[in-house]
Amino acid sequence: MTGPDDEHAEVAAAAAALRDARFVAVLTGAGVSAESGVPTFRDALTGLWATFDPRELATPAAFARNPKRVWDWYAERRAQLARVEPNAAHRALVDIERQVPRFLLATQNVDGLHARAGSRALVELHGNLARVRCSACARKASRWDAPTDAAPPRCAACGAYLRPDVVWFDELLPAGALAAAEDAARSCDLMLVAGTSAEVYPAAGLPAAARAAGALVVEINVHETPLTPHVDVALRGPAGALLPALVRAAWPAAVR
Ligand code: BV8
Ligand code: ZN
Repeated sequence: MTGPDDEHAEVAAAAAALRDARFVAVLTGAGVSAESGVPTFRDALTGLWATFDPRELATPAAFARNPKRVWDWYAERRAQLARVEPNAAHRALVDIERQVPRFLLATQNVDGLHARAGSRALVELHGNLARVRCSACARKASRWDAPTDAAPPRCAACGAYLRPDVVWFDELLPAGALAAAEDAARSCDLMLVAGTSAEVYPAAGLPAAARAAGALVVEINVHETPLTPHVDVALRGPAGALLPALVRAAWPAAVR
């Protein structure tokens, strides 16, 4: 168990690598939005949807079986987004992007908070909750009629049900986003992995690809994960505190 002094030394080591890095790649998960009040997938099992496992709802089969229930789950999560703001973790990642020569942030989150915080070199591996598309012709819908009690709203062009523009389990990730994230993993000299349980693939394979290509991998999480034994530095604590601490230690003069 590391004590506070070891923790301080580990932050200092990670900050030194961050300051000297030429290309920083970042992988984030629901933990970086937790301090904004967005439930993580683990927490989602305790909230309104405690009776459903997200992995049961975030699938094409669930949508085929009960499209209205899946539509409502996403509508509830979309409504939650109107009430949340980016937190210090999102802002610290924007600071890092502005300080280093090359940067790419690959997020598994669909909450749009990285873009709202100002991240630019960003790929959304699992789509975005705010976007809605047709389940048949894939046409994006910017507005739609209120759903009936029994069914989601329908596509204006072809009449099929609308669905959230996110990647469900057993669906392919957007090819461009995944390729960009894989390229960054292979080219970066430092990868930060923040707020993810590191269980969902192919995103969870990115830190191993970075390590295999010689990058230093730093994990930031409140708990241990399956990735922890395979990283160079494991910082235990909330991303909203540790990421700003890394930025302050790496660039004392530059902090906003
Ligand atoms: C695919 C969008 C090809 C929807 C999501 C067996 C082995 C390996 C892989 C598989 C397998 N069986 C099936 C697969 C493939 C499957 C997969 O990986 N399954 C897992 C469960 C084993 N993957 C897929 O299906 C992917 N597609 O493989 O395509 C294919 C094609 C056809 C047929 C077959 C295969 C698609 C995966 C994408 C699914 N969509 N999201 C939506 O949001 O509703 S996944 C969703 O769950 C998230 O996007 C995220 O990726 C994942 C949850 O992970 P986290 O973000 O990490 O969140 P979680 O709550 O789990 O953890 C939070 C972490 O934060 C914790 O560690 C916690 O300690 C920490 N934390 C909390 N607070 C803080 C904090 N840390 C720091 N600070 C804090 N304050
Ligand atoms: Zn359509």
